[in-house]
Amino acid sequence: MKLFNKVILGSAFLFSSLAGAHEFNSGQLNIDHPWSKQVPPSSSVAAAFFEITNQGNEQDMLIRAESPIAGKTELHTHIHEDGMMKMREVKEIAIPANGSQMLKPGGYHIMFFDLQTIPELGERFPLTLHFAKAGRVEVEVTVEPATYIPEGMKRADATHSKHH
Ligand SMILES: [Cu+2]
Repeated sequence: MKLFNKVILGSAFLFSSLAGAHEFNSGQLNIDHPWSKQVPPSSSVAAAFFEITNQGNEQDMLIRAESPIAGKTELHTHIHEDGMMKMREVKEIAIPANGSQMLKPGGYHIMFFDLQTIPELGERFPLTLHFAKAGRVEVEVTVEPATYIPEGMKRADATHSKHH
């Protein structure tokens, strides 16, 4: 039975690798390709990022997150203060009605402290998201190389550079 499970998991992983991106849906929310940057084995912290699209006519809020990989999980943002980039915990991350919110390096992110296991490159780990309206959503975070840039960020950068 154990072997059987392994084979199933193995082929599921292969299939999703070929497909590239992965996404999760709950009600009006779509969570696209949750990912994490590979961290060194000695690291005690890690972060997760993804794009949330809200197809509903009402704003929703990401209010809490948790993962078995971490002793503590917080919602964070980056702010510029005294010429430095600093991380700050936030109470909530808004997902506008008929809009989207991008969690990305240098911006909003999910922060893991007190790592219980170091997620390895190519692995996936569970992450539970709690939304004010959509409730609890279970996703899987893919561990990407440190150099990884998500499609959504490339798109945003391309749009941004047009303004200059
Ligand atoms: Cu952080």
